[in-house]
Amino acid sequence: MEHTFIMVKPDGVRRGLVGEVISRFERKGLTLEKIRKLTIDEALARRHYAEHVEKGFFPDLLAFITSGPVVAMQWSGQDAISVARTLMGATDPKKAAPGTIRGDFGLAVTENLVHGSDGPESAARELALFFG
Ligand code: DAT
Ligand code: MG
Repeated sequence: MEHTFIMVKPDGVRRGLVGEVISRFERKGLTLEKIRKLTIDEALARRHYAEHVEKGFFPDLLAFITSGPVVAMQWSGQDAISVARTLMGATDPKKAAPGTIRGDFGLAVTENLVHGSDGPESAARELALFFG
C-alpha cells in the first residue's frame, strides 16, 4: 500500500473538473483518504515546487499556482504513485496520450490540471506540507 499527493490545480478547479479527476482515480481503484481546498500562497508554492524555483518557467508557474483555489488530496493504493502519474499523462498536455487527464483536458504546459508526486520521498514531503 502506497500513499500519494494529488492536487487539482487552479485551472481544473475553475473549469469544474474536480469531480472528473476524482472519478478517474476512484474508478481506477485508488482510495481517497484526505481532501482539502485551499489557495496556495507564494511561500507554500516555493516549498512545494522547491526543485523548480531556479528554473526559467518558475515565475509563470508561481503566478498560475497561486491564481485561485486548488484541491489537495491524499490517495492510497497499490503502486498509487506511478498509477496516478499514468492516469495524469505527460507533463505537456499536447504530448499527453488521449485517455489521460492531461491528454483529454489540457493544451498548455503551465495549465496542466493536476499535480501528482513523482516518487515516495516527494509524496511524503508533499503530504506533510499540505496535511501536516
Ligand atoms: P510534473 O507536474 O509532470 O511532475 P514537473 O515536476 O517537471 O512536471 O514540473 C512541474 C510543473 O511545472 C509542471 O506541471 C508544469 C510546469 N512546467 C514544467 N516544465 C515546464 C516548461 N518547460 N515550461 C513551462 N512550465 C513547465
Ligand atoms: Mg513534478
